Amino acid sequence: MTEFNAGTWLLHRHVREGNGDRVAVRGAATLTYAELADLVGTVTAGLRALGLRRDDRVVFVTNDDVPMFAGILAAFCGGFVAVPVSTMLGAKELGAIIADSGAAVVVASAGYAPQVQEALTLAPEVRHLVWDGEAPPESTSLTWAELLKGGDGQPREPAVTLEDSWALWLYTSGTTGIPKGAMHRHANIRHVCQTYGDQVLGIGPGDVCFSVAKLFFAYGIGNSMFFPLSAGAATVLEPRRPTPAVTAGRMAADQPTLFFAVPTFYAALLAADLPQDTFASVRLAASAGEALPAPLQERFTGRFGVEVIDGIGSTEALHIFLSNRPGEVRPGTTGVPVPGYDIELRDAEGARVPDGVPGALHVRGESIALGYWRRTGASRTVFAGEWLNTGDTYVRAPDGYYTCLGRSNDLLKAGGIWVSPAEVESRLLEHPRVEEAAVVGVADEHGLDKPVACVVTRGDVTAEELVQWCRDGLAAFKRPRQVVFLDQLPKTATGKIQRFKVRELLAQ
Ligand code: 3SK
Repeated sequence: MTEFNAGTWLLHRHVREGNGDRVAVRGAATLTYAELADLVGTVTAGLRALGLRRDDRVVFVTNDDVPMFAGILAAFCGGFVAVPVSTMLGAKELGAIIADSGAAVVVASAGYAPQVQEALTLAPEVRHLVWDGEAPPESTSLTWAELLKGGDGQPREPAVTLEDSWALWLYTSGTTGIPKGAMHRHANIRHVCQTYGDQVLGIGPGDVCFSVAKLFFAYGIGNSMFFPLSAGAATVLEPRRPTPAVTAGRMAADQPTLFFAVPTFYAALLAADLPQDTFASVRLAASAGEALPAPLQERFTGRFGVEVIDGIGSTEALHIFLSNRPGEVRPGTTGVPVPGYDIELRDAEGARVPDGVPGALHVRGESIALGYWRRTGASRTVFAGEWLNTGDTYVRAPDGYYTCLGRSNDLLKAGGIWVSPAEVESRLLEHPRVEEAAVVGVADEHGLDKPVACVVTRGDVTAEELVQWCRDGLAAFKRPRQVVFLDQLPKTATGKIQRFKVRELLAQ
């Protein structure tokens, strides 16, 4: 068993090597590596003062800002488990995740107070709530400043952890049930840095990273924390909701050299009226989350003069394991395996398929999660020995390039985030006027899937009312972008809705 702490490796290593005066964080605030290490020591001490013990979970419902960044690193350093959670979730789903994680402490940005306070009624094990920002008046919780002060007299030094100790749990959605917590070790974090970070991005100390994908995503935490810190580079933190205008402002102010986004955001950037030199400082852009359609990639490069490398990763693999390479981009493909990962395409019986034949994408590598927390059944299906079954169908060309053909199940992605059709359908079915519902992904004008609902209704109800109904009951990104009214839905003899036929109907 080898000692290793991801927090020390990402942060204190640079200070020890005499690089403490390099800038680590920009954007929301500027901090050198030495200043960040000092703050992380203070937060570690503050968490210890709350009585946290080894492997206790700390949930973050926070905007990308210094408290979140330092808090996650402090969790690693303290030997606790950081659990960054999506800020886009409603109270019910948030509460279910917090309760499932068994978290002892929740750190939340004050702007999310309504959903966090309601969520905590479902998670009685939480002992402390720390507000980043102005705390709601009725709250008996701590402020960020009180957390920092409370650690006076506590040890600030990193704990001794092992390569195999838990560091990070990331929740990911499935077709049914509440999201599952993929459990990552300290060593997984080092592996993604030494593979995609070093060998695909070629990241170095002179780089400045800016990720539109937030820190609570596996994609975002790799882009904004793991890769830049592993290389002694700088990261740009942007707490606001990402829009093309916010992005353009950050580009002008911080001059990033590496830019990360999802295909839907690349489409939004192209649709916005941004100056041609907006991305002039960027040496390489990366895309993941869903397949980047070739025309979108070509238009972005044509308009802004920046190469975009498309790749695919997963929350269970922690980051990207299949990717195009700078200078060797093949638009419309997901590229070739990242060094440090093996890829296999398999048929329904588990046998490898030859080139040109679609198969289920499996990946093996040192950053694969240990399993899902308290989900033995799902873990046994998805984690097959050393291999991870990603649930995507791919095909490999004889020259070794892989192309995505879609999901092997009914899950779809909207803006790079998983959406379970079953969850949206069940919300629609709660509406008194909806008799039947089927939700499928339909490609928009950029070739990016968006959720579309087909419904059979009784009585009068408009598409706008149903979309609002979904907005009220679900995270907004899960709402259907279009509602189609049908007399009946295509079904099997046993009454199961045939989603592939619904897709065919919509394609006509
Ligand atoms: O969806 C992806 O492609 C992805 C990439 C990096 C990390 C996590 C994910 C889900």
